Amino acid sequence: MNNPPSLSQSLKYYQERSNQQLAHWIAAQPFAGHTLIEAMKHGTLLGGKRVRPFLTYVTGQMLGAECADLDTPAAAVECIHAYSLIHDDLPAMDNDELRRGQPTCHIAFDEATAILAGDALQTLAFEILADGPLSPEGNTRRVAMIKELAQASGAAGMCMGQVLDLEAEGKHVDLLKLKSIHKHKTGALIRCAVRLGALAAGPKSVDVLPQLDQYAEAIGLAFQVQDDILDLTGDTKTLGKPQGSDLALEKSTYPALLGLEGAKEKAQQLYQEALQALDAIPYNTHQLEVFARYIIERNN
Ligand code: GRG
Repeated sequence: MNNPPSLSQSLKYYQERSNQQLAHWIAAQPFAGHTLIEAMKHGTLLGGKRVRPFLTYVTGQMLGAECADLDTPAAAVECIHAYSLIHDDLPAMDNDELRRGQPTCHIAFDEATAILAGDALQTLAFEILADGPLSPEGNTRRVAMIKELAQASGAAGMCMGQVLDLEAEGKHVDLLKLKSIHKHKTGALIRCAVRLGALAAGPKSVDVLPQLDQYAEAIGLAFQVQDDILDLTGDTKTLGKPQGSDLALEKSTYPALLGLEGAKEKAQQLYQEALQALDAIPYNTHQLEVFARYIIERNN
């Protein structure tokens, strides 16, 4: 019997699969070679772990969806993520000059082009969901997927999280508020990636949606706690991050509120919560389990 793929093998496989999908969708846009299209490619194709597509593929297949039926929602959720990073780096927001070891979009191009490339990636996400290949069965769930992604990205989800984060700058924030910021800013799209996989798998996944939500909320927060830890310890390979800088102490972060050891314990506790949620799912949750561990052990 073949051994199941290791996490790094499956991360690589879905990363390459997502890259092909994203390259295909951007290449299908009119005005090939135009600066706007180049800026969209820059924000999407120059690196990235593809964590959100991975979750869509793995959740969907665990519940019986065909891999080909997951290409569409996986590409859509990553387009939203790419747009959010381009806008997050803008001078009006985080004002970052490096992302994924490359100049940020507004540095490589200009601010107006970066804003528009983000806008165009956001609308491309919904074009993909509206028009991307899906089986006849998957086709019946397009509108539900569009609604899911819209709610996770907009004023009830990621955009609200970004606003809450901007409002919190320079202020003391307690743990409850910090959780709410991250639940919306980062967590909503991670939860959506899992739910899109479940939606693509059909009606039987309804029964496990509460457990999947619990899993996704735990790993979404754990992702952020680990991000804060990496910012503080400088234990990151991601160029352009404030490595070991004072930034992580000035901002309200988990290590700032709990101390470094407390933040590490928090990550462990969230990992255990994720595993508990998976325990109640009567499918083969192995890939989601090892992914949860990766989230709290990752160094980039
Ligand atoms: C601008 C509306 C709007 C939202 C921005 C997601 C976000 C909201 C901002 C990102 C800021 C940030 C660095 C958050 C920390 C956690 C995080 C989401 C990191 C980036 O995601 P990864 O690690 O990135 O999945 P890659 O490069 O692997 O795709």
